[in-house]
Order: sequence, then structure tokens, then C-alpha cells
Amino acid sequence: MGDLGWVAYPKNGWEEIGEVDEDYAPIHTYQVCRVMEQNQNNWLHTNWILTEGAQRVFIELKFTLRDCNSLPGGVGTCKETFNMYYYETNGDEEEIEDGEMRDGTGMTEEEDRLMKESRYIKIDTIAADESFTELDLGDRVMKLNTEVRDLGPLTRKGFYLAFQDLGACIALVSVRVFYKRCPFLVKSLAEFPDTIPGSEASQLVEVVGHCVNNSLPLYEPPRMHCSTEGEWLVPIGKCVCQPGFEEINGSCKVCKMGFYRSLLDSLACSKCPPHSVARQTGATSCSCEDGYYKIDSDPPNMACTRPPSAPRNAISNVNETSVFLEWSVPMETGGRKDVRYNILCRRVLPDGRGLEECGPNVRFLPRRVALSNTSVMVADLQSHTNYSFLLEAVNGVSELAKDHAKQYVSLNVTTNQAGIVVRKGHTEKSSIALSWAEPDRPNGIILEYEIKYFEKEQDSSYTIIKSKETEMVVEGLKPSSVYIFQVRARTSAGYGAFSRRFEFQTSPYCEYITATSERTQALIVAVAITLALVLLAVVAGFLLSGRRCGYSKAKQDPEEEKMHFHNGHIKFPGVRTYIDPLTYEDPNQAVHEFAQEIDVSFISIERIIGAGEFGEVCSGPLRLPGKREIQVAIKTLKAGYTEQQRRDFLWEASIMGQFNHPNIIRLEGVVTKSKPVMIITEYMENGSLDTFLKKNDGQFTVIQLVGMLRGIASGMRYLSDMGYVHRDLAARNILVNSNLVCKVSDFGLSRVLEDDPEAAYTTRGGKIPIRWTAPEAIAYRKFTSASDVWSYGIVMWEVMSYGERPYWEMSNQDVIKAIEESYRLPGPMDCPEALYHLMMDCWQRERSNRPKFDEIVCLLDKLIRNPSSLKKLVNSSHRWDLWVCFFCLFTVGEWLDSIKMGRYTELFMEGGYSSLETVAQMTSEDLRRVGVNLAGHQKKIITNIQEMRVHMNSTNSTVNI
Ligand code: ACK
Repeated sequence: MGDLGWVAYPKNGWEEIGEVDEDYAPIHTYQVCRVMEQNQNNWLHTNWILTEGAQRVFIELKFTLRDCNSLPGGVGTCKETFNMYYYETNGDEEEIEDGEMRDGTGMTEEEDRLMKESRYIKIDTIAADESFTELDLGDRVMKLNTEVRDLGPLTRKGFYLAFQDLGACIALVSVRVFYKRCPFLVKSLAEFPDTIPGSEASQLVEVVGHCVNNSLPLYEPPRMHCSTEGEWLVPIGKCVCQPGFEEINGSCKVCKMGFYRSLLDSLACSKCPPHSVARQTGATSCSCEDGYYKIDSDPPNMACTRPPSAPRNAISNVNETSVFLEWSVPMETGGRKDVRYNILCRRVLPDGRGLEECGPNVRFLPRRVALSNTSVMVADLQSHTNYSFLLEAVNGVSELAKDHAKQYVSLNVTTNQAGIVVRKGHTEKSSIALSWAEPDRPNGIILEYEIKYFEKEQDSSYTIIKSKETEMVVEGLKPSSVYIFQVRARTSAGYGAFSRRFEFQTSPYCEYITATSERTQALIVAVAITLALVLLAVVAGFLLSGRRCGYSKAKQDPEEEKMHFHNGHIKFPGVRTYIDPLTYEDPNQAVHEFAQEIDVSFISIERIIGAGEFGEVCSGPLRLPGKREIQVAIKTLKAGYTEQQRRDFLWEASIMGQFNHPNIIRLEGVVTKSKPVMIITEYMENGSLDTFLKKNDGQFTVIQLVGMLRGIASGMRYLSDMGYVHRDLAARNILVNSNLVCKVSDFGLSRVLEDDPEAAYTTRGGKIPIRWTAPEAIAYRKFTSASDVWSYGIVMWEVMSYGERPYWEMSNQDVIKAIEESYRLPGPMDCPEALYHLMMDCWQRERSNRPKFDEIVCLLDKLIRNPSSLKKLVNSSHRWDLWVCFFCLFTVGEWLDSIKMGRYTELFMEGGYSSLETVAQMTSEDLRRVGVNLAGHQKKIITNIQEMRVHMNSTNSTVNI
């Protein structure tokens, strides 16, 4: 029928209206309007549509549809929808089959149609957003609807569409069938062909680019990913001009004479550096002038250099049998920064008979050769002996400059009487055993020794004890303290000089168990606790503290605890201290110190899982050679970043790479040698905790929830032991894997807070996630492990309320005020009382009263071992009185429901009591007037109203009711 060749069945169903537009081009419209007749089943089949290889196609329909209500009578049979179908084939079957099959099989035309229609698959039922009426017709208003559906994955060469009408009044004005493709693109000297996307909604098709002339792939072939939306995403790798060429206007041009380009990742040809030349075009390196040298590790843009001159201003300082040598850097460093010094030590033989090498007994601190500092300590020389020292300066090219005479400076010194060297023996909490050797060549027989000692930095008071032996045990010392010891000898001629100072430390009070061997150590703890109890009985008043559950409210300052830790009072012997990447001058060095560089060819990006601040977050397999394949998350840094953004991005890896704990997200490595820069971490199947809990509201047992909280607390205990303060602990920053293991993630310093959508600016500047942050951290930036504990309390609340937003829709300002006025979040629904108590302790105003993370872990373990302790739930009336008056978020109906008086809601509304504020003013008389007649109910409501008033009065100043 008509030019389109579409087929309608039955013949009196869909009809084609052929018209022409103002340019006489044909316009086809199909319409059907058999609304008054029963049992309509009108089909309209398109002709065969080629897919051209597309696996997902889009169908855009434009149509008008008559409003059934506007039809006079017969509305009962009228429909306002129609159906769209498709049928995939590899050839145009209509042409082959039409008529022939039927003839052969004896099928009627109707049976043939039915058979064909049964092969069609339904795409959707199409309804109109707007239907038209008689009035619209009169007004000549065209209510055109546009609907788009997509279809895929398609696997055959083509398909048919069909439109089924079951009794509607439709005019099909336009059917547009299209697919999306990623267009031909030249990016970073690589060409990417026109590409058809994959069939799945979030699928990416990886395409390898082709490098333009005189260019090469940098590290790996360039790749891009074609999305189903027809957009090129996640560029990986690129092409660069080969050495000796440079990129000018998108092509590669040869380097001129005197210029060179050696590295693929430098952009342009560069002038040869000082003392070097390039005598041809297309040079990939420059050669050194005579007398100048280069070593393999020198970067190509570095000048050619020569050996240094001798060190200057050498001086010596003799102390007994040690000599401290010091000098200044040479006048001429040869143009290099790698100047090092070697010491040649020779002893002058008695009577000037010559010199001999000092031998292995002499110690050089830090070492004898390749010294980078301009000083050295030479110890264990012989007493009363002459020595000659030669100090030599060398640099990276000294070895190459064979004909360059060595440049020395020499120093002659004479040693004195040897002093006493004190050694430390067995050490306990309150004692240290000391020993020393008799001094050589004393001026007479030694009668006794005097030992002087004092606590380090307290030298205003010291103790002296005497000994006839060359050893003794010094007792009565403080645990975990550093002491200074000096020893001198007395002969009949009197006292000699005190030895130099020796620093020794006593043992700590108590050793904590390590996180990694907790179970085996539990036994030791049990024994330790028993011992502690025995000791307690014997030494009354002497308190031994160990690792135990429960926590006392009066505690030392958390800062102090940290200081102890840093000063070597190590609580967890196996745990290192976190190193702030800021302490590295070069942030790249920090990244490579803590993170492994991964070759991008070991990673495949399969899908995008989210959007991070710096670029997409993707996932895919990581196949490291010799290791089993694992699934990883890949955070990418989007193109066009600044150096600062790159540094900020990799900052997180420098931090994460320092941690190794089952409840801290594990860093697999970084990709920095190719673009995009990536951070690779273990993959956490269930994503972030807040979304995960919202999705699974009410699905877990209390033990499962406590298990998650225990994991988070254990991760935080590890971080605080490392001396790391997280500052942004919140459920959104916890990731969950398929085994429900929770891991702390999102590291960084201020950057973390800059990225967090929850972070708000405070009056002192800087962004802080107010709802999760302790008051002292908001007020004066006192971020400590104790403020992390506050945030942990909020995370507990988020977990127990399945991802509810803390303080709901209250403004940040109101949250700050409420906390200031001692209000705290109410216990979540069905929350065990023990957990709510723990939360409330985490929210103690005085930070030293908050529990420590190890105490939290310990308490949660105890609760998990005794599930009956979780049976008692937070009292609901206790929850509600805080809830209503503090947060004032509820309607009168919700409040009545909460006190089980919901049946009176309508009466309250009819009586004009529609806000909690008006309810708060009600008297018993008012209650009777609205229709609360039962005395028991009146009493219950009045009691609750009175409580409400108390809270309203105390919150009136802060909370808008
Ligand atoms: O809630 P989600 O699914 O979990 O969405 C965010 C998104 O990426 C942006 O950060 C998810 N995400 C981040 N790191 C990982 C990871 N290691 N494993 C799985 N998903 C991750 C996060």
C-alpha cells in the first residue's frame, strides 16, 4: 500500500492517508478509529528495517490519540492505548513468504497472518500523554504525543515493527528508527573509527586507536570507550611523536640542528643543554663537549658535567678516642647536585715510620664513603695516637673522568685518653642493668666508680650511686621513661672526667595485644588480668591498667595518649605510625613510596560504577602477572587536570597505601605513567554503606548490624593507633563487600572535606560535615581520634536506623545549637539499649570522656558474644519525648500515633488542633470538648502534653516549631 509498502490487516483497520508537503514531498500518516465496534485487532506492519550492525535501536513515535470520554456514546469499547511489537529476521521474509507458503500449506490468509503475528515480540503498550477532544478539533489544536522506546540486544540483520490497535482512535504521524554511534575522532595523535555501541545500557565498547605518521603509542596503544549514548569516554593512553620529532598542529615534524627530542613524554624538541651539541636534524640526544660527561641516569635535559674540586675548610674535633670531622662543600661542584665525600683514614706509625690504613675496627658514623653530609664521626680509634685523614669529594661523573686528578683535603689529629663506654643490659619497668669496661691507661689503680643519672630533660635533679664493680642494676626508675647515665672512675689521684651521656629507656607499663594476633593473645590477656588481680591484692592502691572492656569516664586527654604513642610508648607493637605525605618535599615520591605502580595493560575497564570528584569510578578485572585475577575499583582522574588536582587525587593513595587492615579499603596500586591517572583499590560489591542500608531497610539481624559496626570500629582502632585522624567518618565513606564486611574509605586531609557533598563552610572558613563532627572540631578544629569517635557514634546511629539522615532535615545551624544545648539524637527504632548507650557516650561533650576505639571494639565483641544483652530495646516513650520536642518534625497525627492515641487524630483536626504548638496549649477541658471522653485516654494525652511543653520551652530558642 502506498509508497511505504507497509501492510495493514484487516484491510478495513489501519488506513494510509497520503499527502504532500509544501515541497510536494510525500507525507504518510496511518490512522485507525474504529472505536464504536467490538473486538478490534488491527495490525500495521512496517517493511524490513536493516539494523546496519546496531545492537540497540531507538524508536520515536509521534501520534495523536482521541480522548474516549469526549466521544458521544460507545465509550465502553473505546481504548486509549496501542501496542508496539517487533520481529527479528536475517532477510526480508515478507517477500519470500507472501502468498507462497499459504498456497503450499492450505492456510487461509487469516491463519497465515495469525501465524506471523504470533512471532512478534511486544515492546510496550503506548499511551498518550495528551489525548484530544472534539473541542480541540474545532479549535484546530494538534495534541501531538512523542514516545521513545529502545530495543536490544538485536542479533539479526534486520527487523519489522508492528502496531496493534485494539479499538483506539489514533493517527500515527511519524515513526523514526535510529541508533547511536560514537563518531570518528582524532585525539592525542590517535584516530578512532566510527563505532557502534554495545547492546547493554551501561556497557562500554573498548576501541583501540591508530597512531598518525611518525608517532608511536606512549607506553601502550591508545584506547577509548564508546558508551551506549554514542559518547567517547575514559581515554586511556595516547600517541606521541617518535624521538627526533615534535608535534606541530596535529602532525609530527623533525627536530632542527642543535635541537633534540629523546623522550616520548616530553612534548617539543629542546635546545641542547649547556656543554653539549647536536650536529644533525632529527637528533634524539646531544653529545658532550670535551672534558664534560654524562651518566646514563642523567636526564637528557641536564647539562654535561665534570668532577668537583676538593672539600674546603676541613676541621677536626677530638673527643677521647673519637674524632668529629667537618668541612664545607667544594668551590666547584662540577655542575652536579650528587656530590659525595669519601674518607681515607691512616694511622701514623710510632716514630714517624710511615702510615698504615686504619683497619676494620675503626667505626665511621654514618659511614666512610659516599657521605652526603659534610661531617662524619670516626670512633674507636686508639688512644694517644696520631691519625691522618684525607677527605675527597666525588660526584656522578668522577668515575668517567679518569684523567681528572683527584682532589683531596688532608687533616692530622691526635686522640686522647679513652672514655668509659656504658652498655645497657636487662631492662624492666623500674630498673636498668648497666655495665662498662675499665678505662685503658688509667692514672692509677681504680678504687670505685660513680654513676650519675637523671630523667631526660630533668637534669636539675640527679642521683649518684657508687660501685666497686664494672656493672650494676639501677632501680627505682619510672616505667616508660628515658634516663641519662654517666660513669666516672676514682683512683688515688681523685676523680676522672664523667663519660659522655648514655640514654636508656625503661620498659612500658603494659603491653597491648596486636590487632593481628588478637585471638591467640586473648589467652595472654586473661593470664595478665589474673596476674594483675593478684598484684592488685598485694600492692594496694597501685593500679595496673590493661586492655579491658568498659571504659572509665575520667580519662587522660586523647592528645596525651597520642603523644605517648609517638614517643615510643607503643600500644600495638606491630603497628607502624602513619606518615603525613606532606612531610615529603615531592608528593610523587610519597605516592611511589606507599603505592605500587601498575601497568595499565593489566587492567580492563568494564563498567562505570559512579562519579567521583576527580572523574569516573569504574570497575573491572586486574590481572597482575603471576597473581590470580581480582575485581578492582578504578578511580580515574579526568583529562585537563591541573598539577595541584593530580597531587590532590594521588594524595589519597599515599595515605591508603600505608594501611594494611581487613577493615580499611586496600590499595592495589596506582597508574601514573599513563593517562588517565588511576587509583586501583579492591572492589566492594555492595558499594557505600548508607545506600546499601537504605536499599535493604529492615533486612538484617541486630547481630549482623553489630558485626558491621564492629568491623568499622576495628578499622578505626587501627587508624587511631597509626596516629591517623580520619575527619570524615560517615556511612557514605564506608564500603561494603559481598560478605557484609565494612571497610573505611575516603582518605585525605582537608581535601576529603572539600569533596564531601555533606561538608559545609563554617564561620572560621573550611568545610566540615557538621552532622557527623564533634563540637570541638566544628568550633576550633580540634580534630583528634576522640572527634573520630563522635563521628563513629553518628555512624552507629546511621547503621541502626538503616541509613536515616542524622537530624533529618534540620538545618546545620540548628544542629549546632541543639548539640550545644545538650540535645542528642534519639535512639533509632528497635535499637538495643546497650548500643544507644554507647552512641551517647561517643557524643560526650568532654572529649576525654568518650570511649577509645579499642574499648568500643571490645564492648561490641562482648555484645556479640552475649546476644541476650541486645534484647532490651530503647524505650519508645523515651525516644518520643526527645523526638517530638527537640526536632518538632511531626504532625499531630504522628504524635498521637506515637502515644497510641491515633484514633483521635480526626477529632483534633476538626477541633482546630492541627499543629503541635496548639496541642501543647490544650487542657483537659479542651480534650473533652474535641471528644476525648475516656478518663484514661485524657490522662495519657495530658501527661504527654505536659512533657511536650517542658521540652518545647527548653528548645524554643533554638528550634523553629
Ligand atoms: O554507593 P556506591 O555504589 O559506592 O557509589 C559510589 C561511587 O563509586 C562513587 O564513589 C563506588 N565505589 C567507590 N569505591 C568503590 C570500591 N572500592 N568498590 C565498589 N564501589 C566503589 C561508591
